[in-house]
Amino acid sequence: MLLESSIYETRVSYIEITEECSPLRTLDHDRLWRRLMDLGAISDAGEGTSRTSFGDAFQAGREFLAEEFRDAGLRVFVDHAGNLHGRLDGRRAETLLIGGHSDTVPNGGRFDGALGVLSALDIAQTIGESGNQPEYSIEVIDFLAEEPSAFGLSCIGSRGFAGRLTPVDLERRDPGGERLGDALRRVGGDPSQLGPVDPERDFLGFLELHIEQGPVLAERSASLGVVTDIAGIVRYRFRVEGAAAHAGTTPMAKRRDALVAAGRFASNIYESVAGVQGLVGTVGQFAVFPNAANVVPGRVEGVAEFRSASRDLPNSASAIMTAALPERDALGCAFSFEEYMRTEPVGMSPRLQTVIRKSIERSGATSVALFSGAGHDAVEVSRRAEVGMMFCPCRDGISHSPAEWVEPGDVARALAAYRLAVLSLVSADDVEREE
Ligand code: HGY
Ligand code: MN
Ligand code: MN
Repeated sequence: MLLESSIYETRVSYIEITEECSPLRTLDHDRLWRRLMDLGAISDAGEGTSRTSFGDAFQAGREFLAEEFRDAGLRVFVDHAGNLHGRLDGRRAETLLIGGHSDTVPNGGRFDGALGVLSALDIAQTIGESGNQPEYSIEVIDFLAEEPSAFGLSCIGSRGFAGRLTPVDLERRDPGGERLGDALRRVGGDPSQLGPVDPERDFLGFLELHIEQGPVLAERSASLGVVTDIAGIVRYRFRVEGAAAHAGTTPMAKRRDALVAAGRFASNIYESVAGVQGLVGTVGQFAVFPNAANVVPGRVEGVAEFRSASRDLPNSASAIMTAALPERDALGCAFSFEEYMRTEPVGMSPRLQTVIRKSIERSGATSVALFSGAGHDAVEVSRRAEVGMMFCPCRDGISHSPAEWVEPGDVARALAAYRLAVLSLVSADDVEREE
């Protein structure tokens, strides 16, 4: 395989895939790179890429994707859970789902999620243009709202795909007062249908190519990752009630400073988690009220989340939250917290792990099996179909940041391997699929 990796400023050249692994002689890698840059430029104002779900930039990104899906010869539709699909019919109806998510965290990067959707699009287009109709059908999917949304829920589209959205979920409101049900309708979903998407459909599986968002591939000098399992997540909303007071006239000893109390709480959580192998904890949301320079903070509201591969996570997280509460009398503040979201840790399909690993080998790249501390739509989709994920390295493992970056050569290498995995799953009677 000829792979001329190039520096960032220039485009990655074509990759010559040797005959025996595919009827498709070359991959037009420029097309994927161009789409990644074009989609990455569709963003709200500010640093990095911001396409938070349901917002204007997200909708503009969806329009871009629908257009690219159509240009790629795919049949475009939105399912009742608000997921965008691009379908390539095979000789048989059984379908392989491949894709990712086009929403981002605020001020995030160009690759988290988008790499999954656009690499899948490129592969479906390449297969469609080859003139060799695949034995099985392919659907490229952009799952709605994979990131934590303004409704306090993540993986909304894949939850809906699995039939796990509830009437209570649809009544959730964002800070502007919009109901999730109305937002879902606004992006093309149908909140009157809450069951799984196409319950009678038979899926060959779901594959996603995603950036690793961590340091393991670089540390292990492996070019691509085969994901073995995805961490469970537990999230809590917490509230610290003190007393707003004049910053100039209130004696220090009489203050009930909610920010000082909340800061100690966050620091206690950090210290408690730091020593526990296989557990991570983050206070990532923190709002101070009234948030004025000359007012002692009266209230702090925030979110704490914990992640682990252990099924005991909910218990250990709850114990850490309780233990992290500072002594009440030292600060005179009242604390409250409630769990509002939880996902179980999920194992990836052993069969799809084998397909991914063998495809990486056939593409001439090296691979390592690794755990995902990041959550993904595969957690929800695993309730409907076997799931598998391939990781490609991102610079310094940085993600959820404007500094998120992937070298074009790494994208090219991942695309070549990913395409072989897809081909092996949608081609007739491929031994690997039978495993
Ligand atoms: O939060 C996560 O792990 C993912 O990026 N949504
Ligand atoms: Mn993310
Ligand atoms: Mn993601």
